[in-house]
Amino acid sequence: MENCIFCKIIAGEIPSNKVYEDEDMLVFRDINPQAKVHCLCVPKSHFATLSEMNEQQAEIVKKCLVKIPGIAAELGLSDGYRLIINQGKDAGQTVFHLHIHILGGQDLGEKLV
Ligand code: DGP
Repeated sequence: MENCIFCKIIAGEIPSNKVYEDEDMLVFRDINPQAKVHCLCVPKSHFATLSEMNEQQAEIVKKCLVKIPGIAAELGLSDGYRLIINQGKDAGQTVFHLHIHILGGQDLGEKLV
């Protein structure tokens, strides 16, 4: 997708600090970390939000969720971690290519939920 920063990262046009990659997803460190460990798990298929997701893309999100525990273990997040999907304006979504935040490496403190 033209002008999508995450598509450019996936295509290797913008460098990233990669943690994991396969045919369906890329996991890389967030440029503006909100915790000691903060990575983004990004499906390679471009869609902006959950509401735009089709069945095939939902399968890829499922694969992401299946892979994340192993990736988290590799990242040393044995004491736990938090996954966040910001969906739309009210959630503060800034990059409109669906992504799952993986946060951990410390006590994450007060919780919204
Ligand atoms: P969200 O607010 O949920 O849309 O989160 C977007 C995240 O993407 C935000 O935490 C910062 C991160 N981000 C934006 N641009 C880049 C980039 O060029 N490289 C990396 N590694 N992360 C980025």
